[in-house]
Amino acid sequence: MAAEGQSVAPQEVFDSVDANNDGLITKEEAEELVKKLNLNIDQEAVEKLFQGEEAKETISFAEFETLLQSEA
Ligand SMILES: [Ca+2]
Repeated sequence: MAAEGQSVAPQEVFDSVDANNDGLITKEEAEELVKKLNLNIDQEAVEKLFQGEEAKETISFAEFETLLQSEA
């Protein structure tokens, strides 16, 4: 595992909240993830992720990553 200072690898935290390890997380899990990563992202932004072209119950890490990139 590569050491990256004190930053936490988002993928690792994602895996830790992905309770059933299917690579997808629910909105509840995504909110937990935002908290664990201490991200400056509001709940509205998280909810938007689940309201793309069609409403979905789970998102992938790739989709979550777009949130990471949008963080100011
Ligand atoms: Ca899951």
